[in-house]
Amino acid sequence: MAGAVEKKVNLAEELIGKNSFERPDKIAFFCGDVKVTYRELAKNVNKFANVLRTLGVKPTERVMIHLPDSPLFIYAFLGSVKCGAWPVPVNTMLSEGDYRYLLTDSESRFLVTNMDSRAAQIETDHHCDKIFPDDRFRELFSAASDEADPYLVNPDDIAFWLYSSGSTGKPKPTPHKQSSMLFTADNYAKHVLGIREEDICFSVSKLFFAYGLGNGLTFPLRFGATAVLLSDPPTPEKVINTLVTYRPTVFFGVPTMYNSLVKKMNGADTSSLRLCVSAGEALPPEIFKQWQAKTGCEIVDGIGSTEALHIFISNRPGAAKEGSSGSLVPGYEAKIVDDEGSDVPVGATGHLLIRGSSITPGYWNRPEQNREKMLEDGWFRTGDMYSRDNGYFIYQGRGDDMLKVGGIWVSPMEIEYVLIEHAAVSECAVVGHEVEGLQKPFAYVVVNPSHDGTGKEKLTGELLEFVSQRLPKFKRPWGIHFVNELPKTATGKIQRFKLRKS
Ligand code: 3UK
Repeated sequence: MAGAVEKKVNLAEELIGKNSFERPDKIAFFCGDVKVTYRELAKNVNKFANVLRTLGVKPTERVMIHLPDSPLFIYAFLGSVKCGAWPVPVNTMLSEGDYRYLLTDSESRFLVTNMDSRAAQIETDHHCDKIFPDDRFRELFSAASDEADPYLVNPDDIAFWLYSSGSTGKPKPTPHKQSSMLFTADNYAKHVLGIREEDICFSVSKLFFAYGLGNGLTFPLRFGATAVLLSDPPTPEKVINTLVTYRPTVFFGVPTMYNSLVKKMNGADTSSLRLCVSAGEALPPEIFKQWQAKTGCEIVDGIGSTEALHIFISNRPGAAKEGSSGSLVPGYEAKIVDDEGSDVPVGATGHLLIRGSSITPGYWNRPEQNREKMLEDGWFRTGDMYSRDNGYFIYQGRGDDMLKVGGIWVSPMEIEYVLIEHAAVSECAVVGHEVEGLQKPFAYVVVNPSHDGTGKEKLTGELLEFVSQRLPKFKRPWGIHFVNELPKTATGKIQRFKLRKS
């Protein structure tokens, strides 16, 4: 047969193998009082792989991971990869209904989670076993061998999944290749950020997000560096405390966090930082300026996505251009096109398409959404509007109604569907308004004529409470405007763009 035989690989082996020989005693992870050396990391990943094998896992079976950032998350993720199973990290802030959907959709064979998590409450059928860090697990884990043969596959074979909630509708299963993490590390982390062995990385974005997974796992391991993991929700106080205690050199944040931090830092010592990165949503120039004035460190803004695994357009350290997402990361190509798919003239705004080897081979089992987003010749439709100016890409907003709030997707429709359930609400629409340069959700509500006339202030409180009980906290509107009617097209479609301007 013609053609070269591809070298077989295993991503877990690629990320850990060399480190455990070259720097066994170096600390790979700090988490609270726990320190994990590269030797311990290698052993514990092997132990986790062996526990899974003992429990009967088979290659390509899904292992859902619902855990806070912690060494156990890392062992579960890389242990699954090591034995050829596909880890599926999921957002820890969702509702039981969401987890039910995710478990069914992924057909997960195992769910690794804490006893008190929301996913743990779900009755799974006989296809899915739960793994808790309980006595039974600890027994299996301590009895397991700390050596394990990697399950070897082709570099283009799948290694893990993430769920993308990038558009309206349910989250989409987004597989990634064995080679993709290494690609993001070697192109973005090395060539753009210059991550090196001496670095200590700290990411506000959790490991279950593609952004956090790169920042807190891929990059430190690829370069034999160290990562700090924060298990708790990242309140500004906890983040400042982590910066002061562990003195990271590279900090990965989102614009909302930078905005809170500049207000609450009060002279906290951030002198350890050599590099600050922002992604998730556009960074307002004002926050860039204030952070630089306070810390002396510029923020390197870049755009990435779950489908691309990490950042594909980025500013460069030392040359950050305010108000721009920067230029292409090596290894990626971009096109800006009109609705028909033709290139727009330089300076004009159009749909951003990207191409590069870390892009998902396609959503799992979603032919329709793949047709919409995965175009011919490997081009991926990001859903973002961009213009180009001398090689710099300028973000012009989303091509749909989706909002990024604190770097996390919020679907206006999801909030609207909840509000409309309330007896006082006849119709409603949710749009983003700027608060200090950042998008926050606001609801426009038409009150039911039959409503008893509760005062507006009281009704606002009631509606916000109503939403809070039904949706995660980050999806709560920042305010409610009562209106007599909503702007609509002739065909009755709500024109959210008109409300956006009001
Ligand atoms: C938006 C940005 C303007 C944009 C992500 C870094 O955010 C990440 O992934 P998601 O799948 O969302 C992707 C969408 O978010 N966006 C992200 N960064 C920026 N808009 N400026 C930015 N700097 O709409 C994009 O399509 O949640 C970020 C690394 C990995 C990621 N997955």
